[in-house]
Amino acid sequence: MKSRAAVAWEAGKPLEVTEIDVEGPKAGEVLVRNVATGVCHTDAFTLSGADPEGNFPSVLGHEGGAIVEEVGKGVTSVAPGDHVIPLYTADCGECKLCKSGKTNLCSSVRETQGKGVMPDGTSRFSTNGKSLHHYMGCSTFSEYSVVAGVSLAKVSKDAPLDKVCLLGCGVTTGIGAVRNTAGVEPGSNVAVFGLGAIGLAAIQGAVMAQAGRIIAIDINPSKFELAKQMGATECVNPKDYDQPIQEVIVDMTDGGVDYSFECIGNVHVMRSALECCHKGWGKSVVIGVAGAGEEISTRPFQLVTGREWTGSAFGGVKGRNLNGFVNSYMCGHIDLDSFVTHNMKLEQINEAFDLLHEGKSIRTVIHF
Ligand code: NAD
Ligand code: AHE
Ligand code: ZN
Repeated sequence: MKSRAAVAWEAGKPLEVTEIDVEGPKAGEVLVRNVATGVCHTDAFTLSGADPEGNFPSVLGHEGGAIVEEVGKGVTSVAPGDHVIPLYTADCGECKLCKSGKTNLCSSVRETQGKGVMPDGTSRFSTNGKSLHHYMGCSTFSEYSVVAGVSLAKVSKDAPLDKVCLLGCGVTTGIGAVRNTAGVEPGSNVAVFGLGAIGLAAIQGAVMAQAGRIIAIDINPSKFELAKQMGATECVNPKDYDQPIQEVIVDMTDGGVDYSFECIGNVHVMRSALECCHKGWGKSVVIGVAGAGEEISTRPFQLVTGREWTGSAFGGVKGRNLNGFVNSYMCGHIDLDSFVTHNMKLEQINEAFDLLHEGKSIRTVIHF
């Protein structure tokens, strides 16, 4: 079938909105119609060429809200007409990682996903006979996409797909990192570095966890208003200080915060986020994605003296639990609407990337 899609032909170049060919689903696969998709910083990261798993040409996008069109042989978890959120962290329930009960990372389709192909090693996308890669198992920048059956969360039909698409990545990641990865307790002090969708969602998660002080940090002060609306108790711009930001936070908090979250993808800030944690128990969670070849460093003494450094993918959330987040949105416990700063058509998708780079958007939702 034909589908409108935004194609990433090569790193660092704008996407081309064009018509592509989409093959029907093979066994274990599902054809979905994307109704809406968010544009996440990770899409921009991969398009930049910094992602070691970046494949070109490809159809990017991984924050979608979709409707099932057709299921391939053997798929019983969803049926045509079901509303779904594609998952870049699949949930097969049967692999070693799923069975461990210790992680949300599923290995069932991860290897082929990283190569930009379906589990059988081939692509369902092409244009003029040239094959296009899939992306993160989702490729939500195409009206029609084919995903593995294990990479879909069935969600309530009452939920607006142009809002709950943000639960396909950004908002779930931030809330989940606070709740699942860090386990923030009531009264604890939290620092959030980077106030895009991920950082703002981490603030929302911290409020839900009844954190005490929630310190929001960004070099773009235009982000502070929404951070306060989400529940930040203080906003700090590192550019206002001569000292390293970790020293500023340590001074503000009588020795450091209990939990910190890096929501930028900057390895130097990851170090600051660790080092602003309290001696003996402070825990820092890396959420931001850093480019190929980049590494983190700190004095091992930071760890010897009891700080913990960990990371979080999709907020540690299992895909099969995603409808719980959808229900929380529907009953007003999770705010998604405030994240949607812009709504656009697919044809405008490059503007959405520009706004993200300029720090002028939190999430642009693309409507097909
Ligand atoms: P975004 O671009 O909307 O937000 C990033 C924010 O960081 C911006 O407000 C920017 O001003 C701020 N910033 C930049 N440099 C800074 C610095 N030196 N100090 C303080 N603030 C700084 O991005 P986003 O969509 O919110 O994504 C954030 C990061 O999280 C990206 O790296 C993205 O790839 C990653 N991510 C990870 C996961 C995961 O599961 N681990 C999921 C989604 C996104
Ligand atoms: N492909 C990159 C890593 C990218 C990465 O870390 N992705 C995050 C999700 S970002 C969503 O916006 C993640 O969950 N990773 C776990 C996984 O299994 O991909 C690289 O460095 O190779
Ligand atoms: Zn994302």
